[in-house]
Parts: sequence; C-alpha cells; structure tokens
Amino acid sequence: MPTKEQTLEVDQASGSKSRPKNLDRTPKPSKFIFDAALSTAVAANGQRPTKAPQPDGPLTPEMLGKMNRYWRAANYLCIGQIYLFENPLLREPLKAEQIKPRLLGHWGTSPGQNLIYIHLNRLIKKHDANIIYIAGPGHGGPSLNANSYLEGTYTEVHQEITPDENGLRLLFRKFSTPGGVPSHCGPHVPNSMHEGGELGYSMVHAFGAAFDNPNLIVACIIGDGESETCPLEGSWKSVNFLNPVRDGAVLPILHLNGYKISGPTVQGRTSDEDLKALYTGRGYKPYFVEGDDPEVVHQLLAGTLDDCYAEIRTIQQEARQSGFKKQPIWPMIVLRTPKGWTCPKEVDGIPIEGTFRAHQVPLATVRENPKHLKILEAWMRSYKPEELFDQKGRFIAELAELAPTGDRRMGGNPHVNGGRLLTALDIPDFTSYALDIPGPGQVVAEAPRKLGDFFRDIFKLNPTNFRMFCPDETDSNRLNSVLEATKRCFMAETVSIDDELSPDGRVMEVLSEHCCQGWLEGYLLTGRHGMWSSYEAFAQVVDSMLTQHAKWLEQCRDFPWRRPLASLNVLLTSHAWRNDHNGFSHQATGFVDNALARRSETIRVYYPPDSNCLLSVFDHCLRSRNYVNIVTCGKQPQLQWLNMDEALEHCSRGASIWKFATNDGGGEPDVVLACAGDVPTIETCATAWLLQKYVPGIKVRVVNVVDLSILMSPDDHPHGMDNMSFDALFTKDAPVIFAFHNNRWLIHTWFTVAPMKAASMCAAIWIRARPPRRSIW
Ligand SMILES: Cc1ncc(C[n+]2csc(CCOP(=O)(O)OP(=O)(O)O)c2C)c(N)n1
Ligand SMILES: [Mg+2]
Repeated sequence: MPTKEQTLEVDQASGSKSRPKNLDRTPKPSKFIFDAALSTAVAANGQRPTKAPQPDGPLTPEMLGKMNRYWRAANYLCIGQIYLFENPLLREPLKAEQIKPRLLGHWGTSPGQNLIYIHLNRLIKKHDANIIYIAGPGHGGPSLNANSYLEGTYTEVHQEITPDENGLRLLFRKFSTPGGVPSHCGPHVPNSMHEGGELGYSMVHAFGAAFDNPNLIVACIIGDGESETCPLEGSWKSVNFLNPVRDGAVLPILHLNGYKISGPTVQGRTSDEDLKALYTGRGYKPYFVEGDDPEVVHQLLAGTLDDCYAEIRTIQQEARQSGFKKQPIWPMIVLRTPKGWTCPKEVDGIPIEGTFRAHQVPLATVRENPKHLKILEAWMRSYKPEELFDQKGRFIAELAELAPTGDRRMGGNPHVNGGRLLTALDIPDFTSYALDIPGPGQVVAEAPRKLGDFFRDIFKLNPTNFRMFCPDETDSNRLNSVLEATKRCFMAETVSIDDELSPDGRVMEVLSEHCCQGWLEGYLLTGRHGMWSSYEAFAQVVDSMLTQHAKWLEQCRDFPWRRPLASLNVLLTSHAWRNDHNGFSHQATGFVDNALARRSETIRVYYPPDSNCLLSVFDHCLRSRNYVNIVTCGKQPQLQWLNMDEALEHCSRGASIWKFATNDGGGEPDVVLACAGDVPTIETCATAWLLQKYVPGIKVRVVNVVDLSILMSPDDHPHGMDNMSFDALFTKDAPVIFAFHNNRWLIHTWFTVAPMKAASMCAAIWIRARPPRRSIW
C-alpha cells in the first residue's frame, strides 16, 4: 500500500514545490464532520474524523495523484463559472469587481459529478469502452461544462472558448449569463443528451439510449432529490425491459449527497441495509462507495467501477453466447459523499460542506462582504490552479491525457449527438396499405388497423432501430398486427397463457406514460426512430416531459453541430369523445393545447379524419426531423371518406374543401362548415347533409382540416396559410362553423376573435365580424 509520503512524492515530481500536506487540504479541526451513514455533515462534538482504511488499489499512487489533480481542476472550473468575471486563474489577488454581479449556478452537485466523470474517463481509457454520461441533476451544468472543456470537446463546438486563459475567462463569463450558456446541461454542452432541468427523467433517458445499443454503457447519475420524484421512482423497472443480448447497459449511480435544495433526502437518511434491500428487490446489485477522504473515495470508486464494468460485460457475454436465460441482476452504485465536497466546511460558524447550504452558491455575498471574498479566494486557491494550468492557461498535458480521445470522449461520443448516427428508416410504400373506399361514407372501419399493418412491416424492415412504446394499449388501439412481426418486450417470468411476450419483443408495453415518453425520448436522442400511442386523456400525464423535449429540440436549432433527430411521434387513438367503456373519467383534451403552447417550429398537430389520411400523415411524421408530431385519430369503427389518392392530396394541402359534401358549386356558400378530427368530420358531413336536405336552396361548404397549424398565420407557424389561401377555403365573409373536439381557444386564436355566441366543447362556432381572419362566436 502506498504511504501518504509516496503519494506526495508523485505529486511533487509533477513540479510543485508548495504541496499541500495531503491530496487536497490539511484537515483542520472543525465543528462539523461528515457522517457517511447519513450522507451529511454533523456536529463533531469534539470528535475528529475517523480515518477510513486506505485501499491500496486499483489506482497506482501516480494515477491517484493525477486523477485527484484532474478532479481539482474540474472543481476549480465549476467555482470559476459560478463566481468569476475576470482573473480566471487568480494571477492576482481576487477583487470584488472581478466577481459576477449575480451569482448563479449549482455548486453542491458538481464535485460529486466531477468525481464520477473523471473515473468514467479512466474506465473508458482502460477498456476502450463506449460510455456516455447522463447527469440526472442537470443543474450540474458547471460540471459538464468543465469536463467537456477539459477533455477538449467544448472548444471544438464553441471555438471562442479557447484552451487558454482567455478561453477560461470566457467560459466563466458566459456561464448563466444573458447571451451566454444556460446553467443546466442544455444542448450547448456536447457531453449531454439530457437537460435535467426538470428532475426525474434520467433513468428513462438512460434506458432509452441503451435499447438496441449493445456496446453502449450509459452511466446514469441520479440525484437523491431526483430519486424522490415519481418518474424516477417508477423508472427502476426499466431493467425488466432490458435484454442483455441486444441492448446495452445502464449503470445507475445514485448520488446520495444527502440533500436537495434545503432539506435532507429520504434516501440519504435511509440505512445502507435498507437501500440494499430496496434495490435488490428492484433487480439490481448495489455497491456502496462512501466517504469524504478523497484518497479513499478515489480508490473505492475506481475499484467499484472496475467491478461493475466486469460484471456488465460478463452478463452480456453469457447472454450473447448462450442466449437469454433470465433477467440478469445488474450492478448499480450508491455513492455517499458530501454535498458541495471540498468547499469551506463552515462559514461564520454555519456548516456548509455536506449540507443543503452548498446546493447553489455557498458564499452568496462575496462582492459585498470582504471577509467572504477572502474565504472564496482561499477556497479557490486550495485547488492550486497554478499546478493545473500552465502559463498560458492551458490544462497541463499530463492531466489532459487522462481523458479519452476522439469519439470515446463523453462529449465526442456520437450517441450524445444522436443525429450523427441517424439513418433514414426503411419505410414501405404507405399507399399499398390503402383501405379500399368506393365512395365517401360507404365503408366503416377502425382507422388504426391499417396503420398497424404499416408499422408491422416497418418493424420487419428495420429490425434494430425502430420501437413502439405504449402503456399496454397496442391491442386496444387496434395496432395489434405489429405483433405478427415482433412481440411485447418482457424479461421477467412468462407463463403459457401470456399473449405475445418475449425478451426479444420490440413493442415496449409498460403501464407508465412516463416510461413510454422517456424511453422514446432516449431512443430518439441517440439516433433512432419510434412512436408511442396513448389514450388522449392520459397522455397529459407527460405534458411536462413533452414540453421539456420540445424545448431541447428548440434549443438544438441554435447549435448546427447538433445533427437533426427523428421526430417524436405520439398517436392519440382513444380520444376524448369515443371512450365508450369509460366515459367522463377518460376525457381530457389538453395534451394538444399544451403542446401548441411551444414554439411553432417544433410542434405539429394532425387530425386525420380516416384510415387513408392516417397512413399518409404517419408516413410524413416518420420521415420528418426535429419535430414533436401529435396525431389524433380514433380507433372505433367509423365512416371512412377518402380513397388513397384523395387522402394524399388532402393531407399534402393540410386542409381542403370536401366537394362531395359541398353544394356551393364553386361560388360563395351561405355557410362554411369546417372541422378537424374524425368525429367532428362525421358530425359536419351529417350537418351538411341535413342542411341541404331540410333548408331548401342553402349553399353549404365543408372544409376539412388535417394539419391544425395551417390555420395559423404564416408569421406564427411555417405551415400557416396566407390570407388569400385562407379566404379561398373559408371565403371572405361567409359565417364559419368549426367543429373541433378540443378547447375552443385553439381555433379562436387563429380566427379573429369576436363576441362568442355559442360554443361547446364539441363544436366551436364563429361568425366573421372583423377582417382579415375570422370572427368567433
Ligand atoms: C421536477 C422538479 N422539481 C423541482 C425542481 C427544483 N430543484 C432543482 S434542484 C433540486 C434539488 C435536487 O436535489 P438532488 O437531486 O439531490 O441534486 P443534488 O443534491 O445533486 O443537487 C430541486 C428540488 C426541479 N428541478 N425539478
Ligand atoms: Mg442531493
């Protein structure tokens, strides 16, 4: 076992004369010590920290010293981002005016995430492993920025952030500054495919990324606060859907730093014994790494990662050699280290390190308080930046070489910029799935059936990069012919009466909208294709996830190096108005409302009125990139309208006059009956027929809208119609009655608003009162 002196000798060999007495700081007696069992600082009450036994491997003393210095560099950069405007390497005494006027960012999670990142780098280099990093606590933006800067990927995509002192200065200045980069792991940072601003989705993204990526290991860092969210709690079961033969692995690293924003975490205060029982029951084998002595934790974490890696590869090798036998028990790590590790233990007698007070900015008034400014300077200098960056401010070579190179860097790995791996789906000709329609309203059919046939053949043609996700409704949604091509994915025990279950299945049925949406997001973000279907009412369970994904796509547009991704496609087949078995409990139409509140470049909303239109719309959605496509089409037997040629033309226009239901002879109608959605289409066609039958001489025009966004102005949406086209459909001054099974305001917004005369949830009615668009009743 190396002695402390040996370790120091190695550090001294790197050129420093003024070495600290141990790797980081000489421990001073403090009123507070770290209690690893509870993941928190506690009052020392005269106790000195107990020195944990020092493991003598797997790191050589030299490697241990270097990794620790790398860690110091990453920690230093995190603090620099939060605090500094100038003087990035502390070449001169720190002055108040060099501190940012507004201190933003999260320090607390950063040292732990830096530690993990650096140890994953070692693992990647050792095994030439294909590993990506997901920061569940995405507020650890400083950490991911710092690590991608140190590995070189940040500079590759943000060329102004050069690897020198000026680059460091800019890195710091731009962090969480208007016109700069966000505080979280947004798309600006090349080593992230997960924003993590809304906590809870790290594991579903990780599993989505691992599906069909047999060599990939997704290291998923989960905050102990994050682990209290229901989506995260519910995502541990993802392991029941991970097949070691064809899928990669997820290595969950539960980061128990003990605190969330201002309170302790449930799991931080749960005993290791109980955590072991909990996670064992969930199908994992937990490894515990705990402490606040960097030397000890470095060794423990390195050894544990080695063990986990070996275990993952053994599981995979066995399954790949002998075939799937049963669901394996996958390793995971529980990491207990202090929140804000290495920051001042206490300030003004109040404990900081190892407490919730380290969550964001541990010293919040440094510009105003000279004593705190001194504490900050001493804290920053404790990392010895002069040993980490050379005269020009470049990260010193012997540390930089600890990072992997090229695409093995976690910021260079193409899975994190999935568009680099995206290949077009092999899509059969959708017109060959046409439903034969001798004439409008002459056939009754369940629209999604043919779509199911289409998906079945997409599965056959794309055996490794297309998946369908669903909260157990594939059958119910009439998409069950996909089960002729593949089965429902399931790793747990099966019995003879089960229906179409298999570990090889590619239909991912799990009764969790969070898992469906999140797995699909992870799958798409890593360069594949897919869709999920849901009852309309329950899709709202993931409104917020959809918003987050749409925001990610929106922000990606600012970074051309983020290559286009396949769109996220959602099919709502059990819509609010035909929930015959369920009634009011299953009725809510807000999913589309919420989506349309996002920026128009990203959101597409389609209401195909029948089977052939549904095929045409979905073919378009599967070929599109960087959108969220929401398609609403009922599954119940309903009248069908258009043959395939008509459907093609209608869908490519987005909206058109249905001549068979119209009797205006191409002239001005007395009334325009407009509709979007299958049930409103039936109601509207029936209304047109009744009016023509019972109101002699009335001229009626029927306009069907498939692409809702076409109603917007071209200034508001790229699909929006200009006024001429709008008037060509809706006329200049005829009253328009628009049937739409959603909230009125959606349509009202796109016509000019006038006093509302009558409207219901199932029919919004307008008259034209004010040009240039339309008035609403
Ligand atoms: C769903 C959600 N709710 C609340 C927040 C606000 N929030 C930001 S950070 C945080 C605490 C996170 O604690 P933890 O996951 O333990 O992260 P760490 O301790 O590593 O900072 C909270 C509650 C959020 N980002 N997302
Ligand atoms: Mg925490």
